[in-house]
Amino acid sequence: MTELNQLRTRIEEINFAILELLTERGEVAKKIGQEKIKAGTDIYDPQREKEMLNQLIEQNKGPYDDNVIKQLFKEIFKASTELQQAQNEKHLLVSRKMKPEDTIVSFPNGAAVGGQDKIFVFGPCSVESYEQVDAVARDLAAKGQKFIRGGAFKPRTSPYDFQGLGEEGLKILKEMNKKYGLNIVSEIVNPAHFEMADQYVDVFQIGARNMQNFELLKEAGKSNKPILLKRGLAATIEEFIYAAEYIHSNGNSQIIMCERGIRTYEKATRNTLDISAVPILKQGTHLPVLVDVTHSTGRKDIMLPVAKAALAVGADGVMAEVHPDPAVALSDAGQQMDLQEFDSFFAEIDKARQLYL
Ligand SMILES: [Mn+2]
Repeated sequence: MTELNQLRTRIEEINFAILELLTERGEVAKKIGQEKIKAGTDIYDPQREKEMLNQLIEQNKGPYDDNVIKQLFKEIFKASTELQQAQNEKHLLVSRKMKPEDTIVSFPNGAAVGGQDKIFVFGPCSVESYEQVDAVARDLAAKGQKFIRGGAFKPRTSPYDFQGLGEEGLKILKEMNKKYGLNIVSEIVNPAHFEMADQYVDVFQIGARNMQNFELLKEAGKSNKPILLKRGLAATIEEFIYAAEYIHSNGNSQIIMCERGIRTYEKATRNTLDISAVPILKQGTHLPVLVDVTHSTGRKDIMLPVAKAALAVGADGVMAEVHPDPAVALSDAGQQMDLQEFDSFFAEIDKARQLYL
């Protein structure tokens, strides 16, 4: 054997030895990660990383200079942190790593969210009167719909804006359930209200402004009704997932996520619809995902193409607001569809829905 060949063989042996050590290091790092999860401490500890790097550089005898050693070990540290983070994610009850199959939220009236079908949740922003809700409910039932939304408790930006009819509003919604068999989707803003609202509501909505109201999330977790969780207006996807985890870890796995736009510098739409959140949530969690096209766009003229986009990227359904007379609506007057606009919107989105079945 020539000397070159001998040296090459030696290099290969060293590669395998390094690989073996890296494998062992990874296994130890995973065990440390598990201990950190148990203790509830942060995965990434920059102080400890710095100390380890300094010790290594002190021991460095060359031929690589200190910066090269630093870079190489930083990569090794990063790989270990990623291993630990992956484990941490696996730890989340809402994660797909924990449960690979889709969660399907089913209802006694035959509706199912998160399965093969795409579903729609339409209805007025606020419950204002029996006649107002009935006009929309009748229309929805005629279109074969299984849900109606309507707010009885309205968290509004200004304290002087209409705050909702409260329990009276929920009673009106319940009438629509009795009359048309529609599932009632309505927002709860107070942890103490779940018990009272339980007799009227089929899906409790947690609104964008309450996504990190942890006491509300915990109470939602104790409910045996499905929860529709809206993304906060300035929440990251990670924070959104942790909000869902609050509900799940308190005992309720019937969670429907809803992307409703986030606050950015863009003014052309009311919020900026984060369309990429849909496939990210579908990949990372096993929960159904809806897209609210009313609050994300705030514009009736682009609601249809945006709703089609939502279905195309894998959303399990679309939410939008419909009011028999939007001009006099007590909230979101400018962006609710009237029944005529809704007719043509529905015809088109229902056609699109069938493409994805
Ligand atoms: Mn609204």
